[in-house]
Amino acid sequence: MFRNKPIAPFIFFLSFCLVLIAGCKKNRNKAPPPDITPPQVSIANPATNNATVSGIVSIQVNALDNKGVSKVEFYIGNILKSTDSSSPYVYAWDTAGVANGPCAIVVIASDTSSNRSTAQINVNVANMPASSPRIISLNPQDRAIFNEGEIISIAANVNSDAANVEYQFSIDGAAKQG
Ligand SMILES: [Ca+2]
Repeated sequence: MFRNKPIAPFIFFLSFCLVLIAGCKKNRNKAPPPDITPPQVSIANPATNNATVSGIVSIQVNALDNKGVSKVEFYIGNILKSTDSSSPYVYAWDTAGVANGPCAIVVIASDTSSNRSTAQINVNVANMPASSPRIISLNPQDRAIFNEGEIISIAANVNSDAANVEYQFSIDGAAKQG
């Protein structure tokens, strides 16, 4: 009677447990190692160090990573100007925002594990000075005739690249308003 006890299912169950434990251990060993490899980053444009630039400059960055690039940050000087999270990594930089002279372009690429790599290139900003303001209309018109004692409204429209325009009216060479 005792020998007829169903020992086979017990052995099967034990084997199942062992396989399960072994499987768990195996899976634990399968956990990927942390990514400690930083991205590779380089500035494709401007390509030449100390290049002279003006106007809108397309800053183009090549960034690669063994796991994946999460973002590329663009710094002009020390100021973060743009962040691009997908390739191609590009920033259209308006150089009018900085003074003429040497300027550092710094890009920082981050991977999905927050490893970071930096690339830098120095450029020489040489923006042209803004064009002179242009008077596009003036009142009264040239050689207009007025009656004595009549009040004359003097007005001018000025077109200028600059944000602030100083102006001055003069009559017979004498400044009246500035
Ligand atoms: Ca990486």
